[in-house]
Order: sequence, then structure tokens, then C-alpha cells
Amino acid sequence: MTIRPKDFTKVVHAGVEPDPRTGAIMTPIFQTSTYVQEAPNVHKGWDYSRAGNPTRDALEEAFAALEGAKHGLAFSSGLAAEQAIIQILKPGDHVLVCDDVYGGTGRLFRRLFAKYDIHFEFLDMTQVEQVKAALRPETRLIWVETPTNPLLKVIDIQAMSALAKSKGALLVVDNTFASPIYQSPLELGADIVMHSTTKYIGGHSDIIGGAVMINDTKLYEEIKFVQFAAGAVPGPFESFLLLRSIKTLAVRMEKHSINAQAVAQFLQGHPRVAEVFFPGLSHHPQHALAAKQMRGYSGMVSFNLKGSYEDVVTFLQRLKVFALAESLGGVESLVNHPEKMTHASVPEDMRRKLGIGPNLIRLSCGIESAEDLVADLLEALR
Ligand code: P1T
Repeated sequence: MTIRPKDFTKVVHAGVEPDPRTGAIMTPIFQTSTYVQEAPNVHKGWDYSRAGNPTRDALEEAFAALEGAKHGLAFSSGLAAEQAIIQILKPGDHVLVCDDVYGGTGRLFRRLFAKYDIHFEFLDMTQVEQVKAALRPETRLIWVETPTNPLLKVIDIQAMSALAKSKGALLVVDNTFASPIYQSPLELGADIVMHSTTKYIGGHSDIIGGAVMINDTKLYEEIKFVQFAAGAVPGPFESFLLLRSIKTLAVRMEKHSINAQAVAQFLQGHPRVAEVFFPGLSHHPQHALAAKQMRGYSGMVSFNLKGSYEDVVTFLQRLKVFALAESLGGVESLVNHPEKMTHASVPEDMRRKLGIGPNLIRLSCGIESAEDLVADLLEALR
């Protein structure tokens, strides 16, 4: 499992050209809402920053380069990116969604878009036959998050792509957990890739953002129209911060994954830990698939702690390096309690069925020293 050497180079240069006017090596922050025109609708290519902004244009090129896509689109959050994808559908359409998605994704589909008569069906996509059986003539999208949040199930992108194609549906992959460094869904047959760039792509817990990457130009134009017409775009400063972050994405991912592997192996051997979820462990049910479709296992580890909920809270409060907070993918390590935090909006019966209970803890391993992370966990497990 290794990062492709060319990806270290790609991330440094993705989307960025020296500024033609000044030679500035970094893309300037074009902090402007509008552009002066020579005559009505005669201008230098930009007329209004909801439609386009040079800093955002550079970011969108960088997004495309990261996923090896023809086109990239930037949004003001991961959920705004998801919303724009769903808004290409029409009432009556059917969407198959993997059961273990980020709580906010499920909430967007169940509570907002279900009102517009779009039918979302959640199911365990590690079971390919079940997905096949659930396809209907009106199925327009198969929505996959892999690895999943928070249980780190791994879904076969090629198998899902074949099923989508058999019905003329589109395959969307939320690639947030793997990052473009460790997984390339478009190469495996996905039609649309999306990211919460709040996570690994941003990497410093200081921005909220989203990305969509696509090869098909017609599909790109459809989603770009939603971006323009509805307007959930990032500002120039956020766009600049993301361009800056992308340069270190490969080196950060390498350290995140080394740390997560060390943390998962440590937890697996600890007597107070009941079960560890990490695709890089040989006992993980989809370990072989992960080894095939990913180039690394990324930085997320979940586990069940033995004992009562009070024991879990004591453990969370004892941690010093891991901060108790929502989100993931930043340079600093975070710990999250999915049942009460990120996945509180998942219906209770679904949470129970999935195994998101009071004892489940999710770790986002940062880029600190692996020894310090393990020592922090060991001390909190005393
Ligand atoms: O928060 P936002 O940038 O809107 O992205 C939503 C989102 C989409 N997809 C995945 C896989 C995600 O993990 C998220 C956001 N997740 C968290 C905030 C979290 O702590 O899991």
C-alpha cells in the first residue's frame, strides 16, 4: 500500500499557475464580488463571483487534477456539494444509499429531499446482491460512501458501477474518508466523486467546503448550473486556503495512515477494547477489497470500548492529545462519539441495526507522533 509517487508532485502544482500580471507564484485572493465590463456583457471572462472567480477557478482545476477528472466544482460545504448533485434529480426518482453514511448526509436525504418526492432507500452495500435486488426502473443514483462513516465498511466501487450501468443510473462516490490520495473512484467506474473538503483536503480544521469531480461534460454542465443558479459557492479566501492545503495533501495522508495503523493495532490488543474497525486490519471483513481498491487505509479508526456509557465518557475526558470534537481529517487528532454527536440524527432503530451505540468511539488520527497518540490512548484506558 503506497502513495503513487507522481501524486506528491501533482498536489504541489494542481491548479496553480504563476499570476500572468505579476508572476506571483501563488494564485492571488481575488476578493471581489463583481467585475467591470467594457460594454454590456463584454468582459475578461468574469462577470459576477457567484458565477466565477479566478481564485475559485484555480481551486476547481486543482480539484479536477486531484481525482484525475476533466471537471471540478467547488461548493461552500460538503453538504452543499451533495445538495447540488441531488438537485439534478426530479420528483419520483429513486436513490439507493449505503446505510452507514455521515449523519448529516442521511438527514439531508431523509428530512429535506424526501419532501420533494425523491425516494431514498438505505441498505448495506457490502452485500452486492442486495443492491442488485433493490434496483428499480426509476433508480437514478447509487450513492456510496467508502470507507463509511463511522463504521469504516468498504464498498466495492467497481461492482456498484456495473450495477448502476446495468440500469442507466449514475454512481456517486463520497471519497472524503479515503481522500484522492488513497482512492480514485472515477478510475473504478464512478460517474461523480464528491468530498467534504472540510476534512483531509482542507486538513487544518479551519474551513468548511465541498468538491465535485466529473468526467462527463454534460453532467458537469448540469451540476455547474445548480452551483450557479443556487449559489452555494466558497469565497475567494476559503478557495485560497484550500489551494494552500492541497500542496501538502500527500505528505499529510502518508502520516495520517501510518498513525491510524499504529493506533488500530494498539487498540486491537488492548483488553478494554471489544472490537476495532479499520480496513487495514487483516480481520476487517473487507480487508482484501480495501487492499485492492485503495492505495492506503487513511486515518480513521473506530472501536467499541467495553463497559458502561460512564466508562466511555471517562475515557473521552481523560484524553489529552485527541480533542473531543466533531469533524475529522485535520492535522490534529480528534475523537468523536457518533451516537451522541455526528450521527445523533440517524433514526434510533437504524443506529441500533448498524451498531452505532453508546460504546462506539471514532478517532481521526492526526499527524502528531504515533507514539504520543498511542500513549494518550493507553493513559485514558487505564
Ligand atoms: O460538513 P460538510 O463539509 O458539509 O460535509 C459533510 C460530510 C460529507 N461526507 C462525509 C463523509 C462527511 O464525513 C461529512 C461531514 N462529517 C463530519 C462533520 C463528521 O464529523 O463526520
